[in-house]
Amino acid sequence: MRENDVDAVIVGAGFAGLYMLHRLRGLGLSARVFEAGDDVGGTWYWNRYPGARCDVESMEYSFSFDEHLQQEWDWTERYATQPEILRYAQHVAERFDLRRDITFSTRVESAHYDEASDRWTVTTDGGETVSARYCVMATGCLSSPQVPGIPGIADFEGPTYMTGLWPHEGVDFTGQKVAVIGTGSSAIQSIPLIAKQASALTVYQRTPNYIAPAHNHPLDPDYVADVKAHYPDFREEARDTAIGIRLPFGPPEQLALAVPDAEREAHYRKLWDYGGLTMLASYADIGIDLRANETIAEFLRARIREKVRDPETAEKLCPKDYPAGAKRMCVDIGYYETFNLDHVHLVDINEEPIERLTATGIDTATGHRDFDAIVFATGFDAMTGTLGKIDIRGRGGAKLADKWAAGPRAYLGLMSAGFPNLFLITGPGSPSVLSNMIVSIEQHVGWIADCLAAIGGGTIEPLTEAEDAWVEHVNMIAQPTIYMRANSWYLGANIPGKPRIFMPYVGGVNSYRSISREVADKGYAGFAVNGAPNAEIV
Ligand code: NA7
Repeated sequence: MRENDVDAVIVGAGFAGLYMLHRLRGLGLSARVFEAGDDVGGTWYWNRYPGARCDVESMEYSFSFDEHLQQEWDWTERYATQPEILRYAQHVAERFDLRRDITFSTRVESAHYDEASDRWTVTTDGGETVSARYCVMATGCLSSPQVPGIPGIADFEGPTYMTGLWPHEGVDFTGQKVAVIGTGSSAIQSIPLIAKQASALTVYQRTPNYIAPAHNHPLDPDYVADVKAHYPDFREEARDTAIGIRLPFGPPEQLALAVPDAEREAHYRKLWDYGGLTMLASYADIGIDLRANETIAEFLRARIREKVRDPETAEKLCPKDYPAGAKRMCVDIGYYETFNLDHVHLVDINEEPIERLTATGIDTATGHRDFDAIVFATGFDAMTGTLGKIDIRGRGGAKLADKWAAGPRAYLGLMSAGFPNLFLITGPGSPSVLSNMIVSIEQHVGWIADCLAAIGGGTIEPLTEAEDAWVEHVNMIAQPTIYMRANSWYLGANIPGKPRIFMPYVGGVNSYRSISREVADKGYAGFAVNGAPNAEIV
């Protein structure tokens, strides 16, 4: 029989929930974790589509909090596959004996704060009601897959798949005519593998992406040994960057427009040959100056034109309407080369809009194509989607969904005024999706654990003025950046009707860490602890 009266409820058993549970236990607090999946892993539990991998290198996309853990685990490839990352999450759960406090296959439906008792009442779809002093939302940023609003979607008689909800038994597309809708990271990873099985593959593209090569390879044991010999320094280097990922050529200091063309081209070539997300960390003005950005955008387009033989297809694959990096850059293994195969076809839906799905396939403005199966690689209701599905009510019964109707409001992305003792891990207003998620998760979990230790079982809640100032700051610093110049999920632009607000904090994980540390050091500036407001604004 599990406890229904605990110190904390944690929602989600991905990396954030697992580490939070471990830290709460370290504080001597009791906790219950509820997880919708039937195992740990979060993102890496659900996203089992072919080719699913992390776009952060495996030696960096892992926990640093336990020296034994980081020494004993061996990654096999530069970029880990989904099954390997899932095994790692399972290893973490077993190593720290976490499963005994996790209730699987159970969704949290509501979390209501009771002012009289200063406790949260959490209910689940399994019919349980749990009372807790603290409630931690470890619900992930990309955990609500989006079904596109294409007419006739229910009419298609063949199987349909969503990359973010892939069947556990896998899918065999051998000999089938397959459609993939969407060309984000999930599509870019899965298309080369689907093409290997399918007899015909048609890719429906709304917006092409900027892509850097993975140059994936098995990890060299000497490299691994070397990293492990200096793991704490290696981790610290990552934490000190804006994106929580080590920059192989150091932080960008020069301006793209200030260097001669040949030197700039050579620098881009060096980053391209290295591969991965750090491609964009090339020059200091790439993220703010459109002319500077165009130099890297054009470099990336030139690589597409080199790789894709058919010039018309190459042009369709070239992003032209938005700056490089304004949507999350993708990292590929053989994506462009796939379009050189005779049985793979690209449809630009701006030229040939999808009109509807029918019983046998897809109708576009120019005709009909038959398919045996359709894959929706259409993304997520990012950052707020999953929280929005939980009935969260704070002081006076106020709903978080109502408070956030015009856009999310959270101080430091960690807590929202009017919702005492409710913590968000990697919430909107924190660097989260602009960073190595594990670095951000460790920082947030650490901050929350330190906070709970400091307040000694008490109550903490942000002040509205501090929250307003932070939300304004998050917005203000995003305005001059290239991030405002694309219809990205960072802005909620992929979800019809979602307010267009830039949700993550662009200031970088390094500055964010200093700010949140200073807030704590100043006695939780901008928060009320046990009812006593600390109005200092950091
Ligand atoms: P993304 O990056 O949101 O990609 C979704 C793709 O689906 C993208 O190309 C969308 O086009 C497209 N899309 C979405 N809705 C439609 C409709 N209705 N019609 C046609 N095309 C559509 O999600 P992913 O799962 O690929 O990646 C998410 C993150 O996971 C990724 O950034 C990494 O961090 C890992 P759009 O660009 O919106 O025009």
